[in-house]
Amino acid sequence: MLTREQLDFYHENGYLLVEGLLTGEEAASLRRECHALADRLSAQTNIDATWGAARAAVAEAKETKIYHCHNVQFYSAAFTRLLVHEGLTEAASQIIGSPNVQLHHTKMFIKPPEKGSPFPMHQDHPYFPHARHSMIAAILFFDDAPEEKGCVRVVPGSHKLGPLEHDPQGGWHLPFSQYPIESAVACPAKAGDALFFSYLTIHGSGVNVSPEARTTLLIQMRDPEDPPTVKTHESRGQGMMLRGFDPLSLPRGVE
Ligand SMILES: O=C(O)CCC(=O)C(=O)O
Repeated sequence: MLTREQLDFYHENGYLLVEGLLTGEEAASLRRECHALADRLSAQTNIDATWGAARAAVAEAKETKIYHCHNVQFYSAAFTRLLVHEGLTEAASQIIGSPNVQLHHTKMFIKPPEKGSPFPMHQDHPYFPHARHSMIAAILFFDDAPEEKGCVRVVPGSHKLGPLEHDPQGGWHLPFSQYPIESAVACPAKAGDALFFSYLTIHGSGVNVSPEARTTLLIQMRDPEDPPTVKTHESRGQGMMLRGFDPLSLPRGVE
């Protein structure tokens, strides 16, 4: 259960770090799942997801990598169980302000040691705009993410600016000179913490220059009564209910 102070902080700043949402054992076990999945996938294909814009914006990002997988719940049941974690969905429900929480998609990111790719500053809104802007992300940290690991950075209060114009070249991003990554507020986290933020909150992250990988899962969620305004970024599993029910769902065959 989030406190009134935590919810007030979220509404004022557009983000909230919830400490210890997962136990140390849960985080360690999910970390192993992520690395095993990355090993299985990278034996067959290139899973680097570094934005072209990251290489253009950050001098150290010439040779960096970030290992990635979308919708990890289709690869391992441990992630399916995580999606309905009581503490996660309760916090999401309180932040969204609805008893009903619907999945949009999930993304695993592993920033490898010493050369983990950055993310230029952006809102998530241009990727999947919705009518009422209920969309939030929860980044779950499976190992510690101090600043030197390229922790997430945010611009507090930027969710109040509404949707901003983004450059779609090499990943949707904001002008580098106006929003340098290093000028945003660092959100260092510990294994087991969860960082919640609105899809309107400007965020990004720096290079992992530490000797350890940074391992996270981003879960994007919305109020099921908040429709997309553009038919885009659809994926398998989208629409799965994580908490409550979908008031707009129709009987089979009527859809
Ligand atoms: O994991 C990170 O460092 C940031 C991820 C991000 O900005 C995104 O996926 O939109």
